[in-house]
Amino acid sequence: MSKEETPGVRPYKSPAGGWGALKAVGQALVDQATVVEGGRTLLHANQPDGFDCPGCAWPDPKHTSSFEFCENGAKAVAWEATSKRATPELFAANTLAELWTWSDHALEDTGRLTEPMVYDRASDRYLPVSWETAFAQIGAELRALDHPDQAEFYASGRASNEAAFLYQLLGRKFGTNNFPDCSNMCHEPTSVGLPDSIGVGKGSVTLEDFDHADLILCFGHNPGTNHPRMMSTLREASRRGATILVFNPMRERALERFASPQDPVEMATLSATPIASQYYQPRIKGDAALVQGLMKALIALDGEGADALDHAFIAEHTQGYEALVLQLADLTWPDIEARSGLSRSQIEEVATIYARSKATILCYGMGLTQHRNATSTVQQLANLLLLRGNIGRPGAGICPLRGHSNVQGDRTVGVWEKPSEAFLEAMDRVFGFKSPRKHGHTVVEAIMAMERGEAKTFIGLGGNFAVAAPDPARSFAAMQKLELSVHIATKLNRTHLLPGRQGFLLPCLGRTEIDQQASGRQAVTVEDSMSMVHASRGLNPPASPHLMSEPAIVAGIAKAVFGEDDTTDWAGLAADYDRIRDLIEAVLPDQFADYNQRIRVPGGFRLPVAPSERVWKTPSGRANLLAYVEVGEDAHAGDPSVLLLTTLRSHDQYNTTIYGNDDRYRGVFGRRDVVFVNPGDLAERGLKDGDLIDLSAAFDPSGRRTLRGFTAVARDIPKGGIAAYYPEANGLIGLDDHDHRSGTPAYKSAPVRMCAAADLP
Ligand SMILES: Nc1nc2c(c(=O)[nH]1)N[C@H]1C(S)=C(S)[C@@H](COP(=O)(O)OP(=O)(O)OC[C@H]3O[C@@H](n4cnc5c(=O)[nH]c(N)nc54)[C@H](O)[C@@H]3O)O[C@H]1N2
Ligand SMILES: Nc1nc2c(c(=O)[nH]1)N[C@H]1C(S)=C(S)[C@@H](COP(=O)(O)OP(=O)(O)OC[C@H]3O[C@@H](n4cnc5c(=O)[nH]c(N)nc54)[C@H](O)[C@@H]3O)O[C@H]1N2
Ligand SMILES: [Mo]
Repeated sequence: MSKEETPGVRPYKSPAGGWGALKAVGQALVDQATVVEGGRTLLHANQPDGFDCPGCAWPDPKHTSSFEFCENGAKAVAWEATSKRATPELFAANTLAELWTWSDHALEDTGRLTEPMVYDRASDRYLPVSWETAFAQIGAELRALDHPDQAEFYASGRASNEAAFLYQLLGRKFGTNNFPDCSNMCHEPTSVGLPDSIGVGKGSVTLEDFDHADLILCFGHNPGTNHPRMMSTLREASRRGATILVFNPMRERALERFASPQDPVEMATLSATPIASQYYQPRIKGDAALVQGLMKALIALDGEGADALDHAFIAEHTQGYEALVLQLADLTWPDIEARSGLSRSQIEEVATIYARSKATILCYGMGLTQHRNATSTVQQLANLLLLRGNIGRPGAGICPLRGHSNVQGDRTVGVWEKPSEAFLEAMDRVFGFKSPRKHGHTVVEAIMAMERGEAKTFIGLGGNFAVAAPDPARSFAAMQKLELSVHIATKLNRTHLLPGRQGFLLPCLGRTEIDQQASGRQAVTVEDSMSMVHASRGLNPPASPHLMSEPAIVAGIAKAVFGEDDTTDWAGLAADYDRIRDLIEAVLPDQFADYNQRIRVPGGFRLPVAPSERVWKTPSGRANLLAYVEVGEDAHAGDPSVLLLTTLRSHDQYNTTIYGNDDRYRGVFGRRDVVFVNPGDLAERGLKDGDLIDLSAAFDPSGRRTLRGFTAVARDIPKGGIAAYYPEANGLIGLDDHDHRSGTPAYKSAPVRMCAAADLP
């Protein structure tokens, strides 16, 4: 074992994947006591007759063939298929005040929720309640609101298309577009930025394109942890000689080298496949300048006769080229270098590689989207591809790495606070009511409406709303001002401990479980990052006989709100999901024609993605090369005492769900209270590796927003930036500090100050 100077921190020398991954899966199954069931369950993840892995939204060719190993998918499955139960006895034994003192890990580790519960303020406890009573009381509260916009219908991205469609039907029929969803904290800059660029807010590539790309550019995503099945794609690309360039301020092991647990040679010889051909470490939030620099260098190369631009494509398919060129001409290299943190020669080197590539894919994740300027940055990524005609042909395209396994599908079927007029007209036509036209709240706007007392009811279809959001000082308090909070959930989390005047906790089936309804066993459908839609069928017995499915719970609430005589046959829809799919098809016939037939084919089908066919659904019918708009300049830019904090996922967590306290690839074990810092930034503050430090949010001069007693870990990260784990660090992120075009919080560039622990007042 290597020397450990800071307890729990030691170098991890192995490649990502490999034996470490196999061992971790075994441990996850044991910890959740799922040894037999879980192991069997795993073999059905992403199989033609099995369930869609709840882990991530990376597509899986194996929906038609054999098992593909994925450590973090296995953890997600084991976590859901656990034998632990959070029963009424747990809630009888603990007040909410007592549960509040438990860690996020301990709360979820109580296991699966088993019965519907209602909050009792007198005893500060959740008590069992019947489904009928719960629905009736929720329905009565909703009906009693003065205005439908006083309700917020939040959705996390695991809900199936069927559950999500019914949910938006419930909300719109009720009269509001208040559908804040996890996408507002995640890929909203993609959903907002790409339609202006290429006409659609989705990626343009298919999995097959990765077999034909010469060059893959990876910006701000960590697939070894968050999209592990992508590693086999990257590994295959690397082995056939494609160039992979990584842009990430942190050196992530899986992007350096990876050993496939499915490759007997790599496993036996402890060898690995290199992933990045070159690894560039831009500054935190340096990507916009970096991409502008790349375009500037590309244009210069073209001017030198290098054939670096696809002029024919630019002329035929785009507009805005001249304005973009003018903007780039005005930029100076010293400015680009200062803002990006990379040198002119590094940027020119990348531009040269890019100019030579015949087909390029550009992938990006949260490292790009969770900044004040993210929408505009995403548009620069699209520009970079368009300049060489890299959208809409084999081996090329844009590939946003989506978050939750069905976050993209939820959007497709209408969970959107800014629905298009076409979608609303179709809803009106199919359902015979007038959908509200006023756009609804994003997550940040919903919290602000709750603070002002304007939003009174919160319904959450999954998720951990208050903990995932920025600034708990505001988001927690906002939850407690509600008149009614309803959480549809599989497991207990901190947001559930913040009930409004009335509070309900409604337990639902998970993906892995058999969903038996009046017409028989049901399948649901989901859409992955590459617009593939396919069926998912659970195979485990439900965690408790009292669970209901998400569509059935939504239908139950709807029946209570609209009454038994409602024109929508809610009970009938919940009894047979084919009927829900027929309605989705009726509303979105261009996308879901023959929905029920096509999901019965193993592997499912791909939704039409216009840019893949070089069809641009923009007002001009062309793709737009868009100039960069500098929005939300950093309030503390130029202040040397201020560092930009980026917040990361560890290898042992799923968003706010903390499976364990290790972050193996980053060499952190048994703890999460660490901050990764450049040694120079430590030295300037008289600090060193292993010191206890305090962080404080620069936006709050009162010093109340702090993170105290964390341990500094010296790391190879560009100066001026530091990194800590989400959600521990969310207290340092301002609710007002978000990309104003998309509403996405600046989770990856929060201005903070750092000092020795206890130096803070
Ligand atoms: N096991 C597991 N799987 C998951 C999740 C999970 O928590 N656990 N979450 C799911 C969800 S909802 C999502 S959205 C995705 C998230 O997947 P990712 O997008 O991979 O998520 P993060 O870990 O937040 O950050 C990714 C990377 O961004 C880098 N980064 C930080 N700041 C910057 C920057 O300014 N510029 C650049 N270029 N890079 C930067 C970080 O170093 C990190 O490597 O994964 C999904 N899948
Ligand atoms: N600082 C910081 N904050 C961030 C981020 C960041 O990178 N940094 N990332 C943001 C991103 S990308 C996202 S997507 C959000 C995530 O925000 P959310 O989606 O709201 O959060 P999760 O942690 O995924 O939600 C976990 C809970 O979902 C419930 N759950 C799990 N499975 C199911 C199911 O099948 N059905 C139902 N009904 N409930 C289920 C469980 O009760 C579990 O406790 O967080 C955001 N917050
Ligand atoms: Mo996400």
